[in-house]
Amino acid sequence: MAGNTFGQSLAVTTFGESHGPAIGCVIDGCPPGIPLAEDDFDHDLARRATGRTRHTSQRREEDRVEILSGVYQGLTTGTPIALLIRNTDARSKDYGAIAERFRPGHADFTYWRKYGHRDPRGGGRSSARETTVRVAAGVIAKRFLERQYGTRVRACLRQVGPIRAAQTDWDFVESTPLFWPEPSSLEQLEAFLDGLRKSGDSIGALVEVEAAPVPVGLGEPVYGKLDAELAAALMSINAVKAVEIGDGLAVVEQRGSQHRDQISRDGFASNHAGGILGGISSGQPVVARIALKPTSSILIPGNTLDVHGEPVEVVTKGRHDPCVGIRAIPIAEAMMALVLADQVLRHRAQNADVVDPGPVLASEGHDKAG
Ligand code: EPS
Repeated sequence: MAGNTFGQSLAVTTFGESHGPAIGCVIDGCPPGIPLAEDDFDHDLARRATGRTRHTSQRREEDRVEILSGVYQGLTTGTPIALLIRNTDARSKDYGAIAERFRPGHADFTYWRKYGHRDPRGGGRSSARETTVRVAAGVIAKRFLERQYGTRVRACLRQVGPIRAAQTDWDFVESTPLFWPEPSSLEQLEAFLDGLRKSGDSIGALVEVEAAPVPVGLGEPVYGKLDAELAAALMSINAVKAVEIGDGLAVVEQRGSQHRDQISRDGFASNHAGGILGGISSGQPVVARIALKPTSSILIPGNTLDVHGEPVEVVTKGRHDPCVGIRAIPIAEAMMALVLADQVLRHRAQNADVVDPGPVLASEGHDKAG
């Protein structure tokens, strides 16, 4: 495989470039009987879209999904679902000046050295445009999880540069296009982003994503651990440089007596583990965070080489995101939903006949996968 497919029982293959005629995906293994219409994709695609706020790229894509297969009379049929989104607002002339020079910190260099031939328009295949169809595939995974277990997958921006939200007001998150969870610091964040945009620079961000309720039992020892697959899926999002599960890097300073989530009949007393023990979901919310780098397409001149090896200066003009973390919220949700849905189907395949030893927590009811 050449790296464009992920998932085992629910496998998603994406294709397309930022400035090609279209992008799309094929979702294979989706259970039959799930209601699905083209409009169902609109909400999440709009949450991810460029041009919703002055703080993101101003490219204006329609992001209209066409369902080419796998749905009949409004229900999935169990056959491959092919989705297509046509690119309608590519402006390739923006890339004329940098087509032959490598943006420092960009995949320009590695694609060129690996393949020897590349589509430089809009970053080609390395563009965040590809994440559009992941979000579309995620809509189906979210719907499956919601119908099976009432699972809701949601994400928010946790930190942008030096500004960190200490509180989480989930109702507030969706009320602004910045997906910021803390009303009291939103103004400070807006001012920071305005200053950043004027300076022509970019900034990194931390995104938090969680799923709940998640049934006990998802994940396979040892190489199919739920956290391992989540980390791989989240790391595959453009610009992600680190993934944390549960307390993540903070475990370095913790003691076992602090980190363990003590258990009583009433449930777990805390969730330092992020809902995963031994690579298998515990029934607690699954919690992850991703760190996204400041993007390399900036207006501040930098030193580089061109494809002929000549030293040159590079400046990236055009319509770029000063903070890609903002638009990563629905992408992180989609990747988590796809990993969980895939693990549900794999769990069923192996363990459908397991005799359930029964719930041990008072809160447990029908929350075991199966
Ligand atoms: C992107 C660069 C910009 C963004 C694009 C991601 O593309 P362009 O230079 O063609 O305007 O607009 O994001 C999208 C189009 C999208 O839908 O997410 C990049 O280099 O990754």
